[in-house]
Amino acid sequence: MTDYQGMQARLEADIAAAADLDALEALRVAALGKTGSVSALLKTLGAMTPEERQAQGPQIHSLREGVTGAIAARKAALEGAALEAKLAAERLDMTLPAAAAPVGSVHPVSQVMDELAEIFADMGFAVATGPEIEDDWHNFTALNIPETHPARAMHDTFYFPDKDAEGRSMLLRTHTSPVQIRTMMNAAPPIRIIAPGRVYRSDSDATHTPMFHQIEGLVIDRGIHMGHLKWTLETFLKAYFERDDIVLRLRPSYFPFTEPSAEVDVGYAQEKGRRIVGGNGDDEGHAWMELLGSGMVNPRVIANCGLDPDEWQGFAFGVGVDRLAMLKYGMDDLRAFFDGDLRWLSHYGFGALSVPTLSGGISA
Ligand code: 2NL
Repeated sequence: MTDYQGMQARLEADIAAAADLDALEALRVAALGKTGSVSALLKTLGAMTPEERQAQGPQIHSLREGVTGAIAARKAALEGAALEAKLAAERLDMTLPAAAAPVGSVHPVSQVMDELAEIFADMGFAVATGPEIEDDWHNFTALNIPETHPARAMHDTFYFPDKDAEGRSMLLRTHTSPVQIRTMMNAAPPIRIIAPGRVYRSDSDATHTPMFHQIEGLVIDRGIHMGHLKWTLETFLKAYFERDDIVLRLRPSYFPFTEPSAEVDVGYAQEKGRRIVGGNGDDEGHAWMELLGSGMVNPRVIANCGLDPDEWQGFAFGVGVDRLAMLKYGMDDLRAFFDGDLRWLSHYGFGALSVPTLSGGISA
């Protein structure tokens, strides 16, 4: 009969002497593995008579338990020693500066939208928003844009294949004017709103992207005239460009939704390859550039929205937000606005937490 106690003592001595976790694992496999010495003993139980099994079974099981316990104890000791060694060897310098965490920044378009909202809020304008998927009545028909107008062609506008429940064609709005149409239909005058947001046109080159940002303004009240329009635009542009010498030139123009209509130019100077807005465009070293479209809201549009044009008049204007951002912050390629390149964003350096306020300096 095997000397179980002697075998257990030898195995436990080997286990206690295992130098590292690898050596310990080799011992475990040699004893308790499928073909291990202890496993072999357990198998002999099957071939014993009941009397032999009664006598030797408890000894074999106690041998297996003793070896299993010894392995667990040695494993804990080796792991504890490894941790102690690691802690003794490694040093953490608590005086080192922390690793810089990446900080996001405000996109120039968002920054400019916030600046515009701030400036117009100061003049009593609320911000209005609406759907980017529109129907052709709100986007075109209500605005007195005829069925035959080129802007309504598939070539210029992104249409959806299906019509809406009322049988109207659906499209990606080409301007934010439908927001103003919806406001005039739902709110009683006086109305003073700006409508900022994304708009879509089938256009793509260095100066046109298929999606861009627009802000339109609308005032509806009694006795509104072009003097109000010009004062509002001049006050807005002086606040936005943060200078007092902004000079406007209103040129007669045509839009189906305004009558009369005026294109608004601003004077600028070319400095170090950049356009700097300010000064009279007719002065030495200056020129005019077109910045906005505007006009008195066409009485037909007011009537289309269920208001009496003999009682209510108003003015409206539209301007590209991306272009306003480029002029103020000096970017030269519109496409880079929508590339999502972090180097471009950090180059123009907008702060993560910058909130424009008139009192704090809107571009601070
Ligand atoms: C431009 C400038 C403009 C408007 C937009 C407008 C909106 C309503 C009624 C009348 Cl609801 N007008 N918006 C007015 C003038 C110009 O946009 O250059 N557009 C092509």
